[in-house]
Amino acid sequence: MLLKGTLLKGYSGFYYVYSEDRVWECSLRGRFRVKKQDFIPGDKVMILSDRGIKATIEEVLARENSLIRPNIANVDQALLVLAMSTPDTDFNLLDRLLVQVAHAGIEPVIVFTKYDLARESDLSPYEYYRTIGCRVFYVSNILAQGMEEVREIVRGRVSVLAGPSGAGKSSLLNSLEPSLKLKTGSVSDKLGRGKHTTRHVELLEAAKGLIADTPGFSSLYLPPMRKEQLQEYFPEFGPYRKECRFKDCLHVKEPGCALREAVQGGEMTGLRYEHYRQFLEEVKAAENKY
Ligand SMILES: Nc1nc2c(ncn2[C@@H]2O[C@H](COP(=O)(O)OP(=O)(O)OP(=O)(O)O)[C@@H](O)[C@H]2O)c(=O)[nH]1
Ligand SMILES: [Mg+2]
Ligand SMILES: [Zn+2]
Repeated sequence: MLLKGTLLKGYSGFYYVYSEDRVWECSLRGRFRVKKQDFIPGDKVMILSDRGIKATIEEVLARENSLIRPNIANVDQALLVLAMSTPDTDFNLLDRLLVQVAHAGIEPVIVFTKYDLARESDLSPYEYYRTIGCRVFYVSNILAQGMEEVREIVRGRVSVLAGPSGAGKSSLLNSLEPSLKLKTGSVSDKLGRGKHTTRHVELLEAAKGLIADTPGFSSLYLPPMRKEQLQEYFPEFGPYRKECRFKDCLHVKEPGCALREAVQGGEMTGLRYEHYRQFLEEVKAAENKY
């Protein structure tokens, strides 16, 4: 019997594939082993089973999309999970994640965790992301607040959680699906950093969908792209870009740059623009390597 399934995880030489509402423990055909073909969670595979729960992977289908960090394929959406406090919200990482996800053609959803610890009475840096077209949710995993909204968006879809260590990705999954009992780790007081508790990418059945728990990270390279392309991932630049004197304006030093004027005049947030400038330098440096 040949079945189509989704690879949940690879572990100790076995591959766990979700198909027909159950999990199959699969080994590889010799030709895959020889080629050392790379499988990543989310890969669509054809499996051959006789009876029981064991099967072999016969074929891997082409990927519709993929991310390198976290390493996953064929997701419907990426939940970018960042704490509002402990650790402090890393907006630079959030903007990087938004570029990476958009570049991969994957829809972002922002989930701010630890709402119960949020000190800020001013939510505007968080709410800002709504104004640029993102969906934004606030949750407390400890108080189980905001779960209904998250349930709604993950139902029937394949989602990946991405964000720093200690942000509460595994905790979020536990809140959605308590039977998972995933390991969570404390955040060190001194450094405000997580402890890298989750070590592998794994798709899990949760809240009537498939959701990948992933290891947290604090640094992220931008995907390779042309320097002109970066601004496409900052949707709020759109209206100003049209007004720049030069068509190929990169909004750094060019005279008559409407975008820079808007930032200087306080019309547009400076933080995202700063991140754009920083990312642009990184994109240029990477471009020059080839
Ligand atoms: N107060 C509060 N604490 C939370 C919340 N969510 C998670 N935590 C705590 O934050 C710490 C880190 O949570 P984890 O779920 O392990 O974080 P993670 O994102 O999975 O981290 P890695 O696996 O290291 O990438 C734990 O001590 C959790 O109890 C929340 O909404 N509110
Ligand atoms: Mg974790
Ligand atoms: Zn410009």
